[in-house]
Amino acid sequence: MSEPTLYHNLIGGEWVRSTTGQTFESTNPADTREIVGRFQRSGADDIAAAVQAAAHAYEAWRLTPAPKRGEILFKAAELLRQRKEQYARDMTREMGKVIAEARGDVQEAIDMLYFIAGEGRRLYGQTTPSEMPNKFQMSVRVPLGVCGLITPWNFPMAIPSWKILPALILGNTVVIKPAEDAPLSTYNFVQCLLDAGLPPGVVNIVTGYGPEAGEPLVRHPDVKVVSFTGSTAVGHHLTKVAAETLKHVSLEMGGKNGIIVMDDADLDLVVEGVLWGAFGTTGQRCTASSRLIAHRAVATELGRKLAAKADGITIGNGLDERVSMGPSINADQYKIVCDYVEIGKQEGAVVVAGGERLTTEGYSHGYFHQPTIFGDVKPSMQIAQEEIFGPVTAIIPVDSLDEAISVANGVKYGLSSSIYTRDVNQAFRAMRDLDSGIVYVNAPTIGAEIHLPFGGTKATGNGHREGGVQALDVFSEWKSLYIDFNGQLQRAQIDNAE
Ligand code: UN1
Repeated sequence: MSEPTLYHNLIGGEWVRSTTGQTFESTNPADTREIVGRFQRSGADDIAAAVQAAAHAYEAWRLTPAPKRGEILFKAAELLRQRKEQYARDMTREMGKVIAEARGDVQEAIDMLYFIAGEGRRLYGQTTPSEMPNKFQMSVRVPLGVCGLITPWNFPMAIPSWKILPALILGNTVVIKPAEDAPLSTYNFVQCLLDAGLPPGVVNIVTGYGPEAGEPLVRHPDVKVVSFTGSTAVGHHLTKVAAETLKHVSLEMGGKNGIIVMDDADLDLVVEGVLWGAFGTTGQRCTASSRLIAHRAVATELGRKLAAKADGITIGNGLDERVSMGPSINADQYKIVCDYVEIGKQEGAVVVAGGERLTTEGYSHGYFHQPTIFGDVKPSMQIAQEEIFGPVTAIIPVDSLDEAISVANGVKYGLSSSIYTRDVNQAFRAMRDLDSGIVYVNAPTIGAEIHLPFGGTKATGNGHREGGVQALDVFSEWKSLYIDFNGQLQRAQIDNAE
């Protein structure tokens, strides 16, 4: 096998080694003998250099007209379209999602490029009449400066695009630390921006581990915004760290998303949706359908139908077009999945499908586990409460819509939820009462589109949203402008008051 490519940090437009002199390897989770690339194992000094480069680039970038910034993004979108297949293959190799889904991940970044590029000619503020006669007033968005972005491995191109692009269109500059399990897709995405003409220092990449490179980024006094996607525990910690320097912090964290299945639902449609929602991306989506809250009248039949189809899922290396589910991302995550499956068995849940890791010929070098469905699950069980982030879902029988909604809401997270029913009244009640940032009707909990807000309530987030025009709020502040053309002093609240 040839020597794997060595990737460098991108700082101020230069490809540089880490000052630590150390590197780490990213391996293919479907076959860990394959090294996808070697990356810089960076530390606080590398972060400091990147932040300085970003702060320097900010001075010119913030004054570049937003429509011109948008033109670079339009060009990058065209380049990414041309490179979609190659980058999708890289993504499957670095993090294991099947090739069709990797193409979808790249497509999400393409969609985001076009959407945010268009914002360059909008970035709407308000004009509103003044209470005084000869006075004009309006509000405009202003950028904040250097943004520190920390991104996960499960959507290794889409999620960096969700953060980088709104930051850039507003005139901010960026230092991104991608997940150590899947940094290559960030390189590929940023390469399109560079080739489209993005000036040096506007986007900087520093690779490494959370405590060594992520934390210094969040601590750095010249970083004004932190946007993080990952675990609730880390998000909680980063919030406290960032509070010391009063940074704006946007967090996107865990989920324990439930699909409600009512007794009037089209069960065949449900089965298709559940297999996609629970086992797509090997269950490694924040939005994964990890609970099926099923009316008791259909719960057993649903389990039977699901089991029959789950056994037909082809597991393996996602580069093979016939494969429909890949591996877990790494040894730690694999252990978590295996441990939760054991916990579920010990808690007394019934294994309806799967339940075992795969170690036979063809699977022995990757982190493969059978798609696993538990039945007869109680809402209080650990497998019904805690995020597993793997191919495991739990059928929880309930007796009514009220109970279903209360079970759906009875977890600490609030990202996505769904209801399958043919009854419009039940659907609207669920849309109103489900406490989550995203609700689907007659579709599973995954599959958000980039132009609506993405994010969750409760321990999933801290009130911000990615996607949609709402993403702009994370990376900007408002400036209110008052223009008095009266020629004589006018005192608001006094001169024109009753
Ligand atoms: C995630 O789960 O971390 O809605 C992101 C979806 C994708 C994005 C998921 N568009 O499932």
